Amino acid sequence: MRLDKSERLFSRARRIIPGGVNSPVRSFGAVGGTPPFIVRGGGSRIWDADGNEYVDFVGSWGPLILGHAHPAVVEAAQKAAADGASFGAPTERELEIAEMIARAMPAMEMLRLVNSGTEAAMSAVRAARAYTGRSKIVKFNGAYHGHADGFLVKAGSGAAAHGVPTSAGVPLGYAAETLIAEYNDPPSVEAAFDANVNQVAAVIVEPIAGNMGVVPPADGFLEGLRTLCDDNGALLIFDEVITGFRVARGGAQERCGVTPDLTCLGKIIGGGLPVGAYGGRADIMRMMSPLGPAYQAGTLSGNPIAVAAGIACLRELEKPGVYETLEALGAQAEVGLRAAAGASDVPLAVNRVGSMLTAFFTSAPVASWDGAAGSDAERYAAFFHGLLERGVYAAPSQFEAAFVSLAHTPNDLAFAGEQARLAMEAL
Ligand code: KE4
Repeated sequence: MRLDKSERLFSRARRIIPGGVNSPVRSFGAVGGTPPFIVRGGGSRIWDADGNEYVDFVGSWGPLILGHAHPAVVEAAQKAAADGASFGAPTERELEIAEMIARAMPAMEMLRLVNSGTEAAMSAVRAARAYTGRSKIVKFNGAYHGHADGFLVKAGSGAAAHGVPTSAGVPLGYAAETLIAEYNDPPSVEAAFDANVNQVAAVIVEPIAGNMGVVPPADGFLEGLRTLCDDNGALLIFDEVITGFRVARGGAQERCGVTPDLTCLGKIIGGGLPVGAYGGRADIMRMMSPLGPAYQAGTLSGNPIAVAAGIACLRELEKPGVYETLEALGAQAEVGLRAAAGASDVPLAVNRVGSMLTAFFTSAPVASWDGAAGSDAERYAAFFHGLLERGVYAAPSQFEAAFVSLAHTPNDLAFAGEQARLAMEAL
């Protein structure tokens, strides 16, 4: 596989953009090698600057649940662009997507659109702090909620992959307001509350962890968080930036039956364009300006083109059977990975919820950050490159989720499974 043009582009990019990328995990720092510069996507495929074709299981890290360049999304964005890119004034589309989101997630009685998952999570935490008058938050080791200062303490995703779970540049005072608990470990959450009585504004959790790789909640874990928050006067925030509209139309909160006080969304609700949202109980959201004293704003929040793409995407997800299809495709992907590992006797743990999954190179079950961190990341890197050379584009980090879209076909998955078998054989 030739990457000459990508190598030239990467070399040029590194002269002006830190690491040559606009988001660290794209740099392949966790797996080594040169990241292909992508020129086009269509359906389940992407093509790079050297003409290499890949079946894509990253899907821009989750937004492209319909696949690349879905006609409805493309047409909606083109039409919106022709009417003007942005007005900095209210538009009907923003109201339409807000109502669509609230229909899917009734716990979002009131919500606001922003431009990214980071903005959604940081704004939700600000709303919780404003509502409770408290300053501390509890997050989980290995969880990632975007790059706002207070979240970059033992963070997952690219922060974990690049060995900076607690980022430089975050003042100790900020970090001190962030308490760390262990995912799927209720006593660690209780301990955080007991050591900070009446100081915790909120617990923020990825209800199905995606940023340590996929780690589902243990039975009763989310219910336990709900009870602990209620018993301690704290709010429960579900960061559903990945899981919202991914694992069900109503996200993880629909699947698990636990109702958060606030929800963060991103990725899928923009259909590949920059849209985030946060919302929840109306009495909490009324803290937000211009109604209340907590300020949050954004020049391009609710951007007409991005929202038009998001509406088109969500409309496709309202069609009957889409989540059954995603479940079937996700299951086929899982079976393919397990068969590939079995054929080469490679120890592998596969965690999957619907169409999001992760293959961990470990023989032990992965139910926490420690489990994920105990995986053989070097072996993952070798597997990743074995797949890439064979035309399969997986997540370039052990601590990420892979995604199957509605554009993937059973043949795509059979192809990927065979390449996984060959890549495992070569390990
Ligand atoms: P953004 O600011 O990147 O749109 O969203 C931040 C965020 C918040 N919450 C969760 C659960 C998330 O997964 C994310 C972002 N996810 C990563 C990949 N796991 C984005 C990829 C990247 O950083 O380039």
